[in-house]
Amino acid sequence: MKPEVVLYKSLPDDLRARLDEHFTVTAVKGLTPETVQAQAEAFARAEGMIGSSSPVDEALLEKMPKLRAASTISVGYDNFDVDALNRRGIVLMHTPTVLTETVADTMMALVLSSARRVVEVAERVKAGEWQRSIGPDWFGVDVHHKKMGILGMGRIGLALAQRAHLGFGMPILYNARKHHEEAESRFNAQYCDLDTLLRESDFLCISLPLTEQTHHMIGHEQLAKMKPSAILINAGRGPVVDEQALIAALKDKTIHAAGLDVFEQEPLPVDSELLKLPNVVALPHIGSATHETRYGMARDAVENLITALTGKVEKNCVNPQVLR
Ligand code: 8YV
Repeated sequence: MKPEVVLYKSLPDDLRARLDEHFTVTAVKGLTPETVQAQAEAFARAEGMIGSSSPVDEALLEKMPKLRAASTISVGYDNFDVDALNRRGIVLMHTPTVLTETVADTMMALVLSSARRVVEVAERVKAGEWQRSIGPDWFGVDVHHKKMGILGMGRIGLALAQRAHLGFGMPILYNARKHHEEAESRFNAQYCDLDTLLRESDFLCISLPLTEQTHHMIGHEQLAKMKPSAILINAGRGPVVDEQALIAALKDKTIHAAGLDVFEQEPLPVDSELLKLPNVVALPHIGSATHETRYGMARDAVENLITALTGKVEKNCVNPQVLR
């Protein structure tokens, strides 16, 4: 008998076939009260689950007493109650490596588009406003050789430092829980405290996971320390930045602009003040959203689930302590 699993995100056909080779699969459209209720028996029998972007909490886990492994098609796992998984001995797998370069590309796109006002001026061209050679009201600010501050030096921060330093000649400052030797030796990144990072960065690029410690890490007080010419980039998780404080800072020109791929609420409500501000580039959480990378994430997540339920876990595990 193959182990039973719940699939709550659609997969490319070949990956779905790979999952079917190993498991009896029940596919549902997301983890909603309705889908859980409609497939209650399948949830009750499932030893594994695979998908992304839905909350997995104590209440859901109570409906899944046989669950042994959860595999998320993402690097971030803030939507999981990891303590609850740990208490039940459920292993959580994620996809930390495959999306690194793509997310760093997205961050660089936000840096360039917010500094050079790419989206705004392209819209002006489409609106027929390009009638004569452009003047200073269409100008942006330089990116190359400006100081890049990176908050959170993980894999993505490192890939961003590589682009910024080697490609754009930018000096790199960073703040993280600990020193990152590779960032320092390869990209001459300078470690500093958060206040120094805020005060000195021309671009403050946030690449942090969402945890209790990082929630609203950037608020009124921190924004007030930034340069009026500074640009804030967030492609980690929205709630790391206090969005109301950011809106105020952008309105009163405490900072110059923001490039955002993540928000406190996603999808971003259409009436968000952020969408009314010309100095904001807002993207629909496209960090990892290329065909190649989303395929790679799904492939890794499928393999992670197979390993967690039928093999020996050696990587991509969030809570390896439950394996002991
Ligand atoms: C995914 C992400 O877009 O991996 C992550 O943590 O934020 C994104 O790459 C998202 O989780 C949807 O799959």
